[in-house]
Amino acid sequence: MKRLLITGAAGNLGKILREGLKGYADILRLSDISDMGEAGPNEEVVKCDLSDRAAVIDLVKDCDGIVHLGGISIEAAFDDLLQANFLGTYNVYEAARQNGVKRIMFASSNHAIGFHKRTELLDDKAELRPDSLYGVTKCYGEALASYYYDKFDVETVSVRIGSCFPEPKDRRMLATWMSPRDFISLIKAIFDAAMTGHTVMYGVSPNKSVWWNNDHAAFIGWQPQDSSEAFRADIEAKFPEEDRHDPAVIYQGGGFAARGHFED
Ligand code: NAI
Ligand code: 15L
Repeated sequence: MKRLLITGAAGNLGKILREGLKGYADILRLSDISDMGEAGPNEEVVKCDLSDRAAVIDLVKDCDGIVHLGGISIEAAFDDLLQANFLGTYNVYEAARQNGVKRIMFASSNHAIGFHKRTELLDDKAELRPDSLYGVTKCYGEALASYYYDKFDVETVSVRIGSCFPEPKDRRMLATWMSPRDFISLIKAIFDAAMTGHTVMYGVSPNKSVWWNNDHAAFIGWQPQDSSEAFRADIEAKFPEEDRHDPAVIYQGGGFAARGHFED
């Protein structure tokens, strides 16, 4: 891999990859609307608003792959999501098509399927059931990825990321947690795979309690190693037992599913 572009490089996951992918590509091109500091060795830093199509087309020039993390990562006003997530993701795909980029990792989210109950085990065939306007933007991104593969051969792995943080933060994350180390190995597996077409998979570590199954994506060759079990005792001591009648506990999306419509 010569040049790998990371959008959203100033964010939580962008920072993890900036460190974790050192030496993986000849050059990491890092982009965000926010400050990313100075470029280090083998890095290029390009400030760019994803809603500016001409700027994104320039940004993607000479890149072999894209990790598309940039955008709003929580529930927000529709008009803000429209710019950053809907328009921003379209611009990334259109720039990839125009510049001949072969493969994209799209940071989808568990909130694309957050209105499924926790009693269900989901795979890539699960019905889309977004739990928020934010989740709707991720369903749209997955649809765009499917379209750009079928019509233009731009491959994507749409990863419905669970909760990628250094540690699980609550009881729900005992099921949804993905360790930063597993996230880094997932990105490498995606770009090392012989082919991906458009594949939907779940970004989750092999935790003891799981709601998602990646058997259909075994050909990607990802071998996650971590488990939230190491944190269970601490989390259970810290957070009271959950009320099984609470919508935030019934649905996979947790609070995103339980909260009302986002009012501007
Ligand atoms: P984050 O909010 O820390 O980072 C997102 C970055 O995108 C920010 O640095 C922000 O400045 C940038 N951005 C926002 N609007 C932009 C625009 N118009 N142009 C250019 N850059 C813009 O989010 P995080 O946690 O790093 O997540 C990265 C991606 O992964 C997001 O797309 C998020 O939806 C997705 N994801 C993350 C999960 C997690 O557990 N961290 C779970 C599920 C999905
Ligand atoms: C997401 O999609 C968010 O980006 C992240 O901040 C977490 O809230 C995560 O989902 C989650 O569901 O834990």
